[in-house]
Amino acid sequence: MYDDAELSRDATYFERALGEAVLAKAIQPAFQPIVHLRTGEISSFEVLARWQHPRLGNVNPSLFISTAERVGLIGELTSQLIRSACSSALRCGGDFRLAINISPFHFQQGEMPDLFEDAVNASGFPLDRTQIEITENAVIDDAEAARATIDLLREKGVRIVLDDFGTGYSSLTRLQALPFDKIKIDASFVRTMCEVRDSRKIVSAVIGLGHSLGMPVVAEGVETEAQADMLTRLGCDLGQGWLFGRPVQAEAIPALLLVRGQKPQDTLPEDLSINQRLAHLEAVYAVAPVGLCFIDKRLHIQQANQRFAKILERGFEAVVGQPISAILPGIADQLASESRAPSLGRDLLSYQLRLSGGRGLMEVNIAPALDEKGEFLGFSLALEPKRSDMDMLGVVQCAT
Ligand code: G
Ligand code: G
Ligand code: MN
Repeated sequence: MYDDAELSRDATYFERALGEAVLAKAIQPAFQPIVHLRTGEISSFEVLARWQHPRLGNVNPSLFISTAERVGLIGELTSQLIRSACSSALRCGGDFRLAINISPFHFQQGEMPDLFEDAVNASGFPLDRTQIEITENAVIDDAEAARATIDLLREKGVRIVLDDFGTGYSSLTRLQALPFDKIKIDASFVRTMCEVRDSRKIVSAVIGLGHSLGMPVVAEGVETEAQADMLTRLGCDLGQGWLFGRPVQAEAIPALLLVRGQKPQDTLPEDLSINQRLAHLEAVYAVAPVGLCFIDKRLHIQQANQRFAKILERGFEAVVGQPISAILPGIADQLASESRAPSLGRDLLSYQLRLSGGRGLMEVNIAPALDEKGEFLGFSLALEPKRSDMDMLGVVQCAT
């Protein structure tokens, strides 16, 4: 019914229409379920603004949100959406959370936390059942101020979710410094993760990152069973997307709760299975400049990166699944005695190996791998060509 070019030509018409829509409270919330990937139970609903205009049709939220920011209507529009969404949600019963998007510009305004709290309170919906979704852009300009806002909201029980993660420019330092409750992997990575290895690596790395910082991870834009399966295998906690449900009107919420069940509590990341660890290891270190492998308790190589095989001048298939004694015989005995009585508190075991055939000196670092409960799982091994042959201490001759 309209295109963006037409709208920019007719910006005044659009701004006036938006002003009228805000006045008439014509922009209304839709609700999209966010589910626990393992069980399908509903954790929360994301509130998505919907504007159906008689001449413009369905207007894209990105367009009217940015216009609302520009013309100073974002505060009023957001408050309206919150009041409407919270009152409808309250009538649905249940104890799911509501996730509300706050635009970066709005987030940075000092009055936002009060406006947010007032709007939620006006509906009678409990503040501690709300969460705010913000993108990296909201915290990039002034990290101190962002921190203060986040702390203030969290003290009131509001959860903070980092939205669209992977598309912005925030450094890991910033992510670590801000107390987010969850991170959401951007849909663009999820969409291509089954076909594009790089997307899969990013998805896996973000899950690992979130978990290592103690945060559950949400994947958005999940459209297929294959994506959901892969995400579950990678240990992702929550999912959102057409596979689990499109955005719906509030009236449809009770039936969804009935069919799927609900579980508002987050399960904090715990106990990764060994396969999840390996998937992370593989994804994150696929391009690492060192050879890496994981050796299980039976002293077989469970997983390795390409570099590991390359350093040993073997095919990948000729490495994975093999006993370590067939690959690096020089250290097999040490590992065998170590695995019988793993010295779990101990630091890395370091060896230097000279590979046969003039392939030079290698530095080998081995660490016992433990699960969260301290149970011994095997060893991770890093293999790196040594630059200098000067340090010959403790060289083990190793014929491979
Ligand atoms: O609703 P989708 O269906 O098309 O939304 C497009 C974009 O607009 C998404 O990035 C979404 O986060 C954003 N969006 C939707 N509703 C709101 C809202 O109420 N406030 C803000 N700030 N962004 C919203
Ligand atoms: O940026 P944000 O996460 O807030 O964006 C949510 C947007 O993603 C909304 O526009 C919503 O309509 C859209 N969306 C939700 N699930 C899916 C999905 O499975 N596929 C696609 N293509 N879009 C989705
Ligand atoms: Mn969002």
